[in-house]
Amino acid sequence: MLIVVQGFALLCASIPRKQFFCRAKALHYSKNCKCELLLKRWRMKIKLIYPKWPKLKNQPEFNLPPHGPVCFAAAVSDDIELSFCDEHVEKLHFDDDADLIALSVMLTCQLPKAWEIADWYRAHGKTVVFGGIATMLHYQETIPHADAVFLGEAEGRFDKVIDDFKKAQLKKVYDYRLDFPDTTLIGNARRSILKRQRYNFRGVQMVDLVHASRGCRFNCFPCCTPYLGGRKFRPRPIEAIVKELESIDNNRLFFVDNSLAQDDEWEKSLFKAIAPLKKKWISHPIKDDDEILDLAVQAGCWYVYQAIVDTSDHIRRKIQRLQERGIGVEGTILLGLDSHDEDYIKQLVDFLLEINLDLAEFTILTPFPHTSIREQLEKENRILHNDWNRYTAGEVVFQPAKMSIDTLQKMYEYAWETFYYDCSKEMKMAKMFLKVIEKEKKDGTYRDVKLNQFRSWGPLEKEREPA
Ligand code: B12
Ligand code: SF4
Repeated sequence: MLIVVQGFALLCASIPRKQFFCRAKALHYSKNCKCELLLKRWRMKIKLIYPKWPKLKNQPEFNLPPHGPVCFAAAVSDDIELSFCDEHVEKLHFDDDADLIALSVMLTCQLPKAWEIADWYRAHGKTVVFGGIATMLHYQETIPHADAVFLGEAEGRFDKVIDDFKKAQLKKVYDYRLDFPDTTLIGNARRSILKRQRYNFRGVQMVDLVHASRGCRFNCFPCCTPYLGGRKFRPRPIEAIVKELESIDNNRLFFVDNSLAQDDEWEKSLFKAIAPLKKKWISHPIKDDDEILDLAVQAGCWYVYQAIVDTSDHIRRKIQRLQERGIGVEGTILLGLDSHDEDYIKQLVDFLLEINLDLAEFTILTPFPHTSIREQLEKENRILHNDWNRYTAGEVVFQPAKMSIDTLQKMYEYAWETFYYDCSKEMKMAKMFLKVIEKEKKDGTYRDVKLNQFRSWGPLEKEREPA
């Protein structure tokens, strides 16, 4: 009997995974035969891909570890073997034996590449599922490139897709857009799928991304987040955030929450709870309130992204109040609003220099789908094209109100060049970096840069891949 079972097991092992799984009926057949060994041997494989997006010319060379994919990965059952390719830091190899290809797409300008990858896999007999923010924003266009599109957040939802896939009953669309999972279901992101050393830059480990809440209750005109999150602020339980922070082997973090300034009491409790961990972090806006700002500093706030919408004293004071507390400010500045003309952009850049902004990131107003600015520009017939490759926020894709297309493009270059004219972006970033080292030295959390064989001050680490 034993020999018979072993013989059958050998036969099972010799069936190629793909061939076996592609025939969902074979799975049922084997169940009927009670071939438990066969079932045990087979472990479903998913290949998760984060397609490369076109980087902006003025953006820093380094890559941050992607966040959507690691959060999605945490929602994939442990009995599934999951491999991950982030095309920003490694070459995508098409020679794999995955049962399911999963594409995670965050940006509009990432989509054309994602579709190309999906088309290739599907032409080679693979099943492809799409998810992520840009999938939600462009799902109708994505359907022809996909076996299934998943809309919404994956926690507690993705198992259903896997079940359907195993039964060969995959649906074209899984729509959970307004059916948000309870935030208690959000566990630690599965960062173990990342090839860590590829997110080092010149020997320094990049920040790890983390989020303490989802959604946003505001409704700003250039932003698609209100559409995605239904204008609801959904904080995670604070204990879960603390647990996740403790699990990350990195002292420097980036809270990618849309805005932490959505509920004062929650924000205060969050900062008090994370302060003992002594992590240092970057975030989108925090509330401009004395008590909250002080708590943020004690909790390790290193620098914040702050939208700079005008040259008012209100903005000037806001920046001052952050800087007085030792919090750096990276201004995010949208160019090309209807009120902007050439002179105004010049004044704005002068203002940024005058207030000693630590870093500035200029982007061109871009009418992304499901934003109120797109609705307005569509009505006014001012959108030039829908070539999503060019929706990078570094290129003018609409007719500005008070400038020509060319002038706005030139003013964008002007803003970058003028802001960084006497001190390069790299130098300003280095200064910001010194700020964190100072803070870490003060509270004893500074770790010397760990040198390894891939460390380099010259070419990027990604060019010198580990064996
Ligand atoms: C973090 C972030 C970044 C990081 C990305 C770092 C990285 N390596 O990933 C950085 C700072 C680099 C970045 C840059 C930009 N960003 Co950005 N960014 C975000 C932000 C704040 C959070 C994204 C995130 O991680 N969310 C949390 C995770 C958990 O959610 P998620 O990705 O939706 O994943 C869940 C589901 O979608 C699902 N899922 C994910 N993948 C998959 C895959 C499958 C198969 C399935 C089934 C499910 C699934 O599971 C996850 C868990 O539930 C969003 C705003 C937002 N709230 O989403 C903007 C956002 C995505 N960014 C945006 C923009 C505009 C930009 C920029 C173009 C401009 C700018 N200055 O911000 C630049 C890019 C410039 C360029 N061309 O290079 C826009 C996107 C607009 C668009 N349509 O393209 C957003 C929506 C912000 C906004 N206000 O409108 N960004
Ligand atoms: S820009 Fe920021 S605050 Fe405004 S709606 Fe978008 S995520 Fe919320």
